[in-house]
Amino acid sequence: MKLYYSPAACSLAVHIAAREAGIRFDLVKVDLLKHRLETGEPLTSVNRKNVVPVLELDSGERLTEAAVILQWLADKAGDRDLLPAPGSLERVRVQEWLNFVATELHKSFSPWLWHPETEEGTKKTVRERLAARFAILDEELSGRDYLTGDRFTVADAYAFTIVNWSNLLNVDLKPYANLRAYMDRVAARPAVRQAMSAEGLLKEAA
Ligand SMILES: N[C@@H](CCC(=O)N[C@@H](CS)C(=O)NCC(=O)O)C(=O)O
Repeated sequence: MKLYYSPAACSLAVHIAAREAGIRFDLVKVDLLKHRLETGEPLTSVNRKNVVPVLELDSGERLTEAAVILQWLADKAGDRDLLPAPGSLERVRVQEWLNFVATELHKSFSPWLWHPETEEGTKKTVRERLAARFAILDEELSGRDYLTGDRFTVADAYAFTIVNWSNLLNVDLKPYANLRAYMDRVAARPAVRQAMSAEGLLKEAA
């Protein structure tokens, strides 16, 4: 299996989930400024949508859309902590969070805050909307280790990856003590550290 990724992009969620699930894969780095693979080929050669993540299966088939790849990986590994059994309400709760992260968080940050050409007024509105959503996360995380309870799921891999952009884009997390504690908790997981290290996102001790 091959994961086409760009450091700290939403592909990090898939990277984390694959490590959590113990799935073996190779990494192919993508330059998102140039939309090129490390081999120099255009990103469109593996995904006509011109975005990461892309998961290439051993059969050569390719999967796109982070929230869907995450579910596929958890099912493939049969890891019912990462994603509960089909038909269960617990699974729908994880999917509820996946959809929230995809539509309310991911697609607020990206493209609006990531793109330098976004007008200041738009950025301000986006920041206000994100603050309202972070307040929801913060409340939901009161007394809970992870989004759906005491188990880390694929929704946590996705939420962590996207909320982590706050550090890169100066979005203030100070008002959200539960959310900050959650980010630290997820960051300390061995699989998360391994994924971040492999993407060059950790300051390693010399
Ligand atoms: N709908 C896609 C969106 C993926 C996406 O936005 N990827 C970003 C990185 S986080 C990207 O590749 N952006 C490059 C671009 O928009 O040019 C998904 O949910 O996986």
